Amino acid sequence: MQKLTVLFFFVFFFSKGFAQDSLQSHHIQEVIVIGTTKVSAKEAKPLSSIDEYLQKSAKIDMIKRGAYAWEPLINNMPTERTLVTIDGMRIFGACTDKMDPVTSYIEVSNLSEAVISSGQQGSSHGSTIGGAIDLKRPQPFFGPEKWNFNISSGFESVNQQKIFGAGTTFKNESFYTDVNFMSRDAENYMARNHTEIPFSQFKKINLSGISGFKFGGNKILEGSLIYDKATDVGYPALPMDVSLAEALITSLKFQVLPQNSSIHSWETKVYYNSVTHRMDDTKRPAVPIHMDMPGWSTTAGYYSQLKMGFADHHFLANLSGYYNKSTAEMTMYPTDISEPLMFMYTWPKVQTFYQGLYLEDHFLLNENSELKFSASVGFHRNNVESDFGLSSLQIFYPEMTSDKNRILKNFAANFRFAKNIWEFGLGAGYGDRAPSVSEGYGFYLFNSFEKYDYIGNPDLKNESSLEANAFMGIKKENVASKISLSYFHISNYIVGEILPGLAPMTIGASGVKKYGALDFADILNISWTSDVKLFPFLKWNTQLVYSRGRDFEKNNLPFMSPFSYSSSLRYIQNKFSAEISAKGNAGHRDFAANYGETETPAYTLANGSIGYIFNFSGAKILAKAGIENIFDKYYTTYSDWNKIPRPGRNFFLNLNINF
Ligand SMILES: [Cu+2]
Repeated sequence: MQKLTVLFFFVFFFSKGFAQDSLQSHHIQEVIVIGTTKVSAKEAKPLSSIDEYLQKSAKIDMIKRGAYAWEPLINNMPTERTLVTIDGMRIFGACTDKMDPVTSYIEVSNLSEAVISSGQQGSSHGSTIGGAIDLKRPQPFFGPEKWNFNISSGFESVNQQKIFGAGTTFKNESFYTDVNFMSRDAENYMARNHTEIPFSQFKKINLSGISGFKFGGNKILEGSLIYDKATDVGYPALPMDVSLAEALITSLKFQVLPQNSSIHSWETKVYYNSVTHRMDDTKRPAVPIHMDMPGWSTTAGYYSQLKMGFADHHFLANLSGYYNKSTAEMTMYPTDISEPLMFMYTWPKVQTFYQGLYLEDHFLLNENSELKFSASVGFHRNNVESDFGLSSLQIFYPEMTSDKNRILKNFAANFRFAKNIWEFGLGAGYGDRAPSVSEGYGFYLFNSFEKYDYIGNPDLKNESSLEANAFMGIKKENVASKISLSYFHISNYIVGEILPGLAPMTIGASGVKKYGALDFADILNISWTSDVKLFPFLKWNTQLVYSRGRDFEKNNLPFMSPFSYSSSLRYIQNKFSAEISAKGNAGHRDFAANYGETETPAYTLANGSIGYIFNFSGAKILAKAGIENIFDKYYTTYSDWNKIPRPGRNFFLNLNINF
């Protein structure tokens, strides 16, 4: 059936024929605008979390372990198979239980937009299987001298969340700066009928600054800093909470923008970031054994990116490298204090060194068609620094040495054709990835969804993906509609395999799994989006998504979205805006029983919001008020860890003042 669908697309596209029309160089990536400096009346809830912004994309879904720090899935693939960067910088979470995805260490005030790429089209900053999200900081802005101030404040009733933000920007012809602060403070949220979900609270503060300086007419030096600190974060779906999740993210960028040259831009960045993560079980009732589980992740790296143009060719070369050290510890405190403490490294000071080169050529074939080729090669090296951690892993792998080298490759080709109102594209790609630190070197990591302790496997082969994608769309004055398809054939698909006869470390766990690989797995994603301007003041958006993932034995893969839909009507006239929307999932029947999944019922939610812009004495105030889950439905989705119920009816108010 999947092969038939692909065939259908090919036939459909090539029957359309080629002809002449003017063509602009287009990017296939999807861009989501985020930020607090220029808040748009189009946003139903401008002070949403980054996670809420990202999940609007048809390519992105979120694994939720509570109200905070959701894990983004791209094309239904989790962290290990995707690439999330902050302005091209690599950064890695410090939690062995995925409580701190990269996206949890930033705030909407830090960003201007998120660029989402599917599959190998996201490989310019590193290797990926499912795709990439690049979270863009504010772009350089020079101009006539101007100060701007913004204050934002929000409240959400479902968890008593209080949001506060303040920021300032300054620019002149040779200097700019953007400094801002944001905080969120939330209590436990309520599911339907005011049912409190314990351990779902969180607190977070975020500070960021970016400053750029122009000299010599075409050179920019820019420094950027983000400090983010979350405390008292509850994870209702997990057996533990977090007392501290802290990140310092810094970079220095040098950019040259030559004029009248075939070199359009040369950008070099050096960066450093450090993450600290402390789990906390002291507030949980009846903990069988108290554990301390801190984690640290430090990354230093660079990239140097050159953009050139010759005739109809646009070349891009990106040389990049990073060094990361990931450490996680576990100390168990037996209830009988005469027994000794037990200590182990769950990540044994794993060092990763990566050095890669990416090349791309994007060129026009004729007025209607363009081609993009990209290729990369990278050297990847892991080293276990801790001798104690290494000898622990050698219990399972006696032949194991402290280091392991890999070569990572990527190749992709994309064709795009546009004529009159029609547009279509076809692409193919190949890419591979190294196992993550947990997959390669994790030691007794408890998966609370499957109830197994996991052991890493340093002998894993690279996981590789062969990919095909296609899209077709129409764009008219009042209608834009697009259907996209991507298909991944993933070899050496990394999963956990039961190790029989081994006792788990975690009390209550069913057993021990070791990371291994399936021969292959296939993942198909189809999405349809449409934007219709019914009247100049009324827009209707619809999005339908279908995914399917199966392994080589036709068993279902975990975290594959059932059919999902969303539709919204947005009214904007003068200073007034209003929106109503509905979204939902069909029942999750193709669940992966092998990985602990069970059926999840269908749900539909209704949301509504209204907004108004007030102007007085030079200040612009955008006020938005709305209701989410209007009918207070009880629901949980296929991507809610351990089926924790989602929030019930939520009233929110967002205020943004700009002057
Ligand atoms: Cu954690």
